[in-house]
Amino acid sequence: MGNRGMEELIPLVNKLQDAFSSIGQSCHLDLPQIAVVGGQSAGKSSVLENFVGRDFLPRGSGIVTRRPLILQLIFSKTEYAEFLHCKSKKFTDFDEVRQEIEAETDRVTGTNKGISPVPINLRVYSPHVLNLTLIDLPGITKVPVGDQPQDIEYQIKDMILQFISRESSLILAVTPANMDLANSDALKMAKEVDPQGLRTIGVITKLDLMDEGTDARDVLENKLLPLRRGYIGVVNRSQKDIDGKKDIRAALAAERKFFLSHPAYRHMADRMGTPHLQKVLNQQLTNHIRETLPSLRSKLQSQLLSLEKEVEEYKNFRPDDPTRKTKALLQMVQQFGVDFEKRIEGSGDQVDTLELSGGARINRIFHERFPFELVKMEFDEKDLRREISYAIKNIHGVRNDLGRKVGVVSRTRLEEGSRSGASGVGSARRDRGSQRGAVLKVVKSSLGAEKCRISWL
Ligand SMILES: Nc1nc2c(ncn2[C@@H]2O[C@H](COP(=O)(O)OP(=O)(O)OP(=O)(O)O)[C@@H](O)[C@H]2O)c(=O)[nH]1
Ligand SMILES: [Mg+2]
Repeated sequence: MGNRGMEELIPLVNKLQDAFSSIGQSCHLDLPQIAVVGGQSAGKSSVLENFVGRDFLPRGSGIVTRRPLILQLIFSKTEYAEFLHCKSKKFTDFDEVRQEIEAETDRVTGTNKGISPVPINLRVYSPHVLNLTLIDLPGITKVPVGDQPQDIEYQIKDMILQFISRESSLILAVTPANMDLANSDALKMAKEVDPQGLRTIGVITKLDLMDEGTDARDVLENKLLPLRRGYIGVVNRSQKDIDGKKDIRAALAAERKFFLSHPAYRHMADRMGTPHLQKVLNQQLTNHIRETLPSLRSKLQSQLLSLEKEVEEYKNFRPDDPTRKTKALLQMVQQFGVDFEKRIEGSGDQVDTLELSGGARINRIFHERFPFELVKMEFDEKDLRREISYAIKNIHGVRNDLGRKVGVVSRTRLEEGSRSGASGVGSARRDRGSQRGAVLKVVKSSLGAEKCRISWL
């Protein structure tokens, strides 16, 4: 990278992230980061682990990652890790880091495959990493297992959406090569929030597992489903490699050999593999921060200005000043209105990452739960039709039928009038009189003649 100022951008954002975590949500700004999404067992955690060069993430078959993991990689001379939930402890044994992630996951989700959107914050200092902030997310799954709720698919999607819908996030969409790209859950979700593919980076894993005679050359050359930031292929360790405790360094060497020796990838071997992916992500995140920096800066400055103004006002503060009280009350009412509207409309300034709330919740109820409940209901079609017809009639009251009849009679009378060539004031008056009579007749027959007293006619 060469440029020291640029190198310090990611640590600077990390500092802001920590400052915001310590003061809570009230000053929340969306900070640039990379969210890793993909189907279950696509190899998301494996990719991240390779960046660090250590075995420290829970991996395997079935659902493994069950809470978001915000992983800050920080270049440093010494190698250790620390969690935000136990900041005083420095982990130098990475097996312990994995155990802590597992224990911390279970603490919130229980042990039977439950999930939770509450993130775990982990920081890894190492001489082998480039500065990066990544979020490892649970894989998209469809069928609930263990303690998972029936709507597990929607819950995981909601959780992922909370991270990837922010404009400030880059999306690392991980798809295994032994699956059709058109069916990629990762790309489907990324497309929902980034239809033009501007902030999506494609990663293709498991290239070693493709059927003999097939390859992913078209995808990797960005021809099949083009993304502005393109695709990078990687080969992670297989489950057998993990069980056999294959060293990551050996795995990275094997990956390099794979690309150099494969006839379909040889010509682009320098643009493939984990080290290249790490470099590209570091550059893209840095550039992304640089692009978002002006707006981030102006938001921070305006927050600072308004806070300074507020502090200034409090210098002459007298709690018993009646004008102050009225002003405060009005401000509160106004603020309530603004907050309420934001909750319903949705806004990026206070995104709840723990659960769906406000408008999003209403949206979900109407678009997911409501149709789901409707489908579950059983109706007798005849009864339903009768109820609907009564409801329509009761809503209309006298209006519709009456209006229609009046309209028809008036029209007929007018047509008759013009046909008979009636003209002049006398005939017009006669005509109006007979129209009134006709209308009165219709109204009486509609409402019951003896009960009807229609003085306006
Ligand atoms: N052969 C091979 N196996 C891989 C590759 N990438 C991942 N795997 C295996 O796929 C399984 C799932 O990998 P994970 O990294 O846990 O996948 P994940 O996407 O994090 O899974 P969840 O967190 O459960 O969604 C593990 O057994 C890995 O060893 C690859 O490139 N090649
Ligand atoms: Mg995982």
